[in-house]
Amino acid sequence: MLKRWSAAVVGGVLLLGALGACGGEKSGDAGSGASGGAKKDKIVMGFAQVGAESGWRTANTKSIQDAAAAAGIELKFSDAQQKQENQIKAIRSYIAQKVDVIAFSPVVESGWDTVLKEAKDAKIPVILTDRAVDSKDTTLYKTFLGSDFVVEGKKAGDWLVKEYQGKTDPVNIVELQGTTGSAPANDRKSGFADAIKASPNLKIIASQTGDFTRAKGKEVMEAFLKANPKIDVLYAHNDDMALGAIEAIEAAGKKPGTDIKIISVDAVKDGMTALAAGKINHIVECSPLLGPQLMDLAKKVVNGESVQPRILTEETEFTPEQAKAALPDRKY
Ligand code: GYE
Repeated sequence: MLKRWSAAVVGGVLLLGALGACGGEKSGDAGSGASGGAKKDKIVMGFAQVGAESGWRTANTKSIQDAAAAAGIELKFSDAQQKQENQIKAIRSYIAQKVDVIAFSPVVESGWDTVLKEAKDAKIPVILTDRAVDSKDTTLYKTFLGSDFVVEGKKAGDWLVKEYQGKTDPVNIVELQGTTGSAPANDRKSGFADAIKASPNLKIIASQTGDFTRAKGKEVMEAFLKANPKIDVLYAHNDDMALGAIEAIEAAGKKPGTDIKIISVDAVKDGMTALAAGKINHIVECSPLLGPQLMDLAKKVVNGESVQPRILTEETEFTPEQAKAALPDRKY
């Protein structure tokens, strides 16, 4: 059975041993989590990543790998290629390997109770990073580290409301949603809808998933442009989809940022570059640099210390001018 998992997981999973790790030197009972006694001298973390769908994700993966190496934590890393079944397989393999702590960024919100219960029964603490699960039983994980996506959606909507303040002409908005069923897609959609609901002239005329990727963002924007002669605004749930959409808009002979205003979320380098060039009008930041905080939390939960159940990331927003100023020092 174990072999089967490994074989099935191989396509999407990359296992990385820590640099110079001495796997045999773990103190105590591997996988026992909080043991109350001596501190563990070598922590092994299993991390089940969503995939490599966006610039944000690449930066997030690097942050986690760098922070693990810096903290002396041995990292077993898997890439689920945006498939929940792969993430579940990876988590089960971490349970079988008796890692000390499991961290993961759930691709979608639902359907985690069974595997989280398996981790709990094996006494392996779980940390959610970046995205939430909708499990009612919050004892299935120790903490959730990441952004408030509803607030991000609201910031995007608030910007738009301000942009069109005092105007009553209809404004046709198209929306590129993130991965269907994911926390950031659900929450960025609802936060935005909430912010614009008091402005009846701001209307979402089409909304579809672009799966957080550039290719899908481009493809869906092409379809939007064909079906809708008048599009005034694009709201993209991440920079990558906005960047794909920009290609479609330019190919259709229109000027992104001018003929069609664009708002997106993330503020990765490529997005910020397009913002500085006036092709995107506004970006709401979502920080992928969760690695150092994650490693601190991992040490605490493995050693039985209590942690806050929800840890929020601090974030800002960028105008084109601010993007120009921030770009030279941008880390991702
Ligand atoms: O915004 C997007 C990525 O979960 C916050 O996932 C993350 C999102 C991010 O693919 O670019």
